[in-house]
Amino acid sequence: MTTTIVRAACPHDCPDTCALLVTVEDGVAREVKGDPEHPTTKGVLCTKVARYTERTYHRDRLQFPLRRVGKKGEGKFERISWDEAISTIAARLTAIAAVDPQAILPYSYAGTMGLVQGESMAARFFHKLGASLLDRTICATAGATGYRYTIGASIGTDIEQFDNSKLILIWGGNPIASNLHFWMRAQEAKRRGARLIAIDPYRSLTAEKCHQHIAVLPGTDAALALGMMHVLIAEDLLDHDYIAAHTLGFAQLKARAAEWTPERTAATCGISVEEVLGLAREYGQTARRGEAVAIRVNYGVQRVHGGGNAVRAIACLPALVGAWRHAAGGIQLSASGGFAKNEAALQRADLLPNSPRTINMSTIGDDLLRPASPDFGPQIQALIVYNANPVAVAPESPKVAQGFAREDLFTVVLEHFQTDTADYADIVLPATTQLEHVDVHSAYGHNYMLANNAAIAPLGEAKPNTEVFRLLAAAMGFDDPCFRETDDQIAAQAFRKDHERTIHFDWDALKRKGWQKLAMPAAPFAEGNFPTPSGKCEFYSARMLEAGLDPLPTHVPNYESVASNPALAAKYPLAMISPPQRNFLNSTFVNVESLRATEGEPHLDIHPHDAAARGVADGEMVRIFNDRGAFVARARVTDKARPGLVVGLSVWWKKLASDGKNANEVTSQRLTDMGRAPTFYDTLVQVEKV
Ligand SMILES: Nc1nc2c(c(=O)[nH]1)N[C@H]1C(S)=C(S)[C@@H](COP(=O)(O)OP(=O)(O)OC[C@H]3O[C@@H](n4cnc5c(=O)[nH]c(N)nc54)[C@H](O)[C@@H]3O)O[C@H]1N2
Ligand SMILES: Nc1nc2c(c(=O)[nH]1)N[C@H]1C(S)=C(S)[C@@H](COP(=O)(O)OP(=O)(O)OC[C@H]3O[C@@H](n4cnc5c(=O)[nH]c(N)nc54)[C@H](O)[C@@H]3O)O[C@H]1N2
Ligand code: SF4
Ligand SMILES: [Mo]
Repeated sequence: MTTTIVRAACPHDCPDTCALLVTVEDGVAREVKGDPEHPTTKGVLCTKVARYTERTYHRDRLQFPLRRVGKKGEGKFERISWDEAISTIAARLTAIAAVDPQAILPYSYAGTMGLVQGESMAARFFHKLGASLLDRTICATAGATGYRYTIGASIGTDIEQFDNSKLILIWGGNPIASNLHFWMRAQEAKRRGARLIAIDPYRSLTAEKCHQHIAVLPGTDAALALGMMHVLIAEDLLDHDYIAAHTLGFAQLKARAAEWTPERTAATCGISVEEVLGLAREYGQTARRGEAVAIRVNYGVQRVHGGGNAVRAIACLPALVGAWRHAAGGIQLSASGGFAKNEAALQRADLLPNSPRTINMSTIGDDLLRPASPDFGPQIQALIVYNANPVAVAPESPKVAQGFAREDLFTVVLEHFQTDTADYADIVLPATTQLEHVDVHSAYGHNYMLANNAAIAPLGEAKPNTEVFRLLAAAMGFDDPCFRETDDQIAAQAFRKDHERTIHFDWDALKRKGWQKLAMPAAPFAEGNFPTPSGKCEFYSARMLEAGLDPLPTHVPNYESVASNPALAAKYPLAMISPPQRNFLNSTFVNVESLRATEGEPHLDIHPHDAAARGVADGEMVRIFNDRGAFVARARVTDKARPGLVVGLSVWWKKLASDGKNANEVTSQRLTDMGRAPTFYDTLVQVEKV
């Protein structure tokens, strides 16, 4: 028997991007472990990826190309050859492109975060074709935009520094589920005497383990941050030198914060005046003592109407108290901006023959149902889906499913499994998993580049995404040499060698070692040098004014809440959020039996008062509904959900739920204040006993 250990990287949409060691015996992957030497992985994996072989060798893995024989959505398919699959797709795309290539839309997200199996060969192919561009907004663009206006780029406190923080605000994040290796750092900080405070409408697994939990109403975080500023300014808990040297617009911000008295803040956020005062004082006084105060803000705050402003307001706090002076102080939303990716080489936007329109992935439901018009352009006639499961994860699912069910729409899905989306495909193509292909990774929760070596041969006839687009390019006569590059050649171009942070990137060395840190300073903004136009932390943003936005951080109320929309709340009085389950990764892993068994079935957490008012007892089935749709779940009567809030942990495969539906039946396609992102957590519903 030959046993080898292969260095790999976790491909999933998780900030932690773990370094993996795959044990391979005679060509079979036996075990996937965390690399003990990698400084953030530290030999630890989450339960999902610790069982990666179970997913890889799952009996339902797609191994052959398939053609649909039943109705769309029904899930009946027959096996065809790769030759037939590629020629069918090429013929259909060629015919559509002859009239208008913009009628073709790629639809992809972060099923794999790899720079090769994500947007490299695929992007080249769609660019050359002149297909519609896709605005990839479904997760993070609201917060990223708010952060960029304020700090300048997605750069913040290095995760490896958090051990030394003395106060950590975990704001709109549930790291025990979604950012485990940050939680390990927060635990270490706690052992060294740090205080942890969770700010979350729900008593999540994480909130339960923090010293304090402040249960704000969904979508009120900008108000809380402005209220904190009010107290910091009123009680002079400021770092005046840092503000003078490294910020822009303090006088205007001071005037804005003056409007947010502790009383108004508390009423808006649904918390007590003492909580507002206590939080601001603890933050300001800890910093005043010269200790490191850090904020881990996460994406939970920005899935509401005012999501961009929420992150922006929170991102102003560290500069006010001079927290950036410490390597262990400041704020982190995402580390992705540290990586100097070579997108020009990977994606070849220079191949575009035209300036195609852009379709927002977050409104795919409406857009699939839209006819041709001068505003919109051609109707969408072909959809190529890879690394994504929109029928389960996109908002307002009834519309999404209706769009995918269009008989005249030609849909191709590249997948590992027969997902809710694959059920609507005309052609399904079997994709390789991370153990079967080569890739290179950046991360959004740490500062390491990682290599993924292929550990095993592809299962059945599965092919990497890149190979599918290579074959399609050849079939459609695209002869640019970039369409013949191997995955290794693509990976070798992933990072810029003319950039100081990635100048030392060397693909061959990375493959051997597994990981390599970016050249980043430990305390990125200790001396200012923010990557904004002014070089300062911009409390006041001229760019926002130009974009027609409020130049100062502001509280934008939810579209749907009791306070902002009382007429709607009269019918649908409960706010619903649907953040991720610990044992799923978005909709990935829901079909892995052992992980699904841990989560059981779709649940709805509801406060005892709200349950009693509806005659709902713990364990009973309830129907959750609004004007957009309805789904059922088993009620868990618990004060983890604050009064007025219901929580349906997600994202379930619709077809694995008893009613064939999930929480996205009731979410809306309305967009955030900036970044054109979805508002999953800005949803009012009513609940009734089934
Ligand atoms: N196990 C697991 N890990 C994951 C994922 C997964 O599905 N499962 N998904 C991955 C992906 S794609 C992402 S984007 C991240 C997401 O992970 P996070 O960035 O942590 O964001 P969410 O899980 O959306 O929400 C985190 C917390 O925010 C709370 N929240 C909801 N609305 C509000 C609000 O208005 N204000 C505040 N303060 N809090 C609010 C929720 O109750 C939840 O506990 O995790 C990644 N990691
Ligand atoms: N209600 C509600 N909805 C949500 C969210 C929520 O919190 N609540 N979260 C939102 C967020 S933050 C996000 S990021 C989106 C996530 O939405 P998606 O990015 O669509 O993520 P997944 O649902 O995990 O689906 C990814 C799919 O890619 C496939 N895949 C993985 N690797 C490969 C590969 O190499 N090749 C191919 N061809 N396929 C591959 C997987 O099998 C999986 O089916 O969902 C959003 N939807
Ligand atoms: S999903 Fe996240 S925590 Fe789990 S192995 Fe992958 S990167 Fe690590
Ligand atoms: Mo996400």
